[in-house]
Amino acid sequence: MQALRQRVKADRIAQRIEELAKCSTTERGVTRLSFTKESETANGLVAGWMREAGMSVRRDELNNIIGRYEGNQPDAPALLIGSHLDSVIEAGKYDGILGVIAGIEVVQTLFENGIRPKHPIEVIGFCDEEGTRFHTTLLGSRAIAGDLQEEDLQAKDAAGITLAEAMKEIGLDPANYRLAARDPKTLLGYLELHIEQGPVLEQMNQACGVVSGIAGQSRYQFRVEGLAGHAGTVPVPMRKDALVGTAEMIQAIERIALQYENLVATVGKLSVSPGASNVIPGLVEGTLDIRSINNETRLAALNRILEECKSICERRGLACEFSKVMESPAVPCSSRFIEAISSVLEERNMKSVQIVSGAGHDAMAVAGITEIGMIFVRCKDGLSHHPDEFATTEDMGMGASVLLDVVLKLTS
Ligand code: HGY
Ligand code: MN
Ligand code: MN
Repeated sequence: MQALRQRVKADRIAQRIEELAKCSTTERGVTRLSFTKESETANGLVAGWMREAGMSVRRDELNNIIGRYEGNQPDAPALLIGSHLDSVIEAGKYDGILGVIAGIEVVQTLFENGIRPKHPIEVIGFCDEEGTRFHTTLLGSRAIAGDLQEEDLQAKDAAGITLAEAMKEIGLDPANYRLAARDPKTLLGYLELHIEQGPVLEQMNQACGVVSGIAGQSRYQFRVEGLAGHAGTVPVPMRKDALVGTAEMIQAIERIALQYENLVATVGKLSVSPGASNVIPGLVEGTLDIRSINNETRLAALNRILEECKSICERRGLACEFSKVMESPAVPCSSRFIEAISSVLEERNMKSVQIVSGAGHDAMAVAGITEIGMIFVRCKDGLSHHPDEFATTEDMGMGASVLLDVVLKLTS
């Protein structure tokens, strides 16, 4: 008789991921923003698969899709398994999605083999982790953690639509957002399986690894204001060129980041106004993203970067303003969960490679109300947030079967 772990259906995982990837506004890669037609279609597919897996399904007040598989002690605290269903722009197929589909696969394997652990299991497809649409990350998981603030509902997308308006458009009442919060006493913990989005597992020739902690993040928006003018008539020394000033800032950001171990800094978005080839740029708006597993390092680098940018702008006669979008301290994973995942890997004669996640995850928010654990799955070249993001069916199946063993260890 095949061991239970061998009855995980890797092909079913791969096929469902392909199907979800079609819910996209772009041909190139996957672009699926929250509270849109595409995300609603994806939610419908996920809800159907959850039902097929023997779960009851509900949509919570923030449009998180939640499947529940009862244990044989219904009032026992539930184990949550989740990740996000939204994407960045022209993303890959696996970021976030794999964690939800693998969670469904774990429950479906239990259901199809008539196994009911003691604790109930819930699989959650979070509505908006990336923050691509409203520039506020972890919306669904912060709601569940009881961390969402009234002002988050007023965050606007590029078309000026607020989160509250977008929620209403799909039949949700934004006034109920607090009802999504879960009572920590009803939770056993939270597990998230995710592609590594980095090169370590591939370099170590391992299909899966265990996450030791998630890097802290500081995300800012900035404006650099100079003086627009005629590109043909204003002598260069007399200009207040916002784009040249920003370019010097970006060089300084890279120079400072290179001086720290375990720190990354990125200017990922830049808009130039008025944006005509024969007009000196008068205004540049952009984003700054700084991360480190060490909070002191991140904050020290952030302060140096803000100071340096300020002095560059002063010297150039530019006005510069940074506003915080989000700040999250580094989050350690629970030692109990690290131990559970490591022992499952070692029982399979796999190395239990411990990795710090430079990428943020919904687990960061859920850590506020329950213990968290994360399993990483190898991805090709460590590439992510890119259409060529790729994980093999075999590795995804291995990830789901490791998740299954960890779930059984924690819930039986
Ligand atoms: O940006 C991140 O780290 C994640 O992909 N949201
Ligand atoms: Mn991502
Ligand atoms: Mn992700």
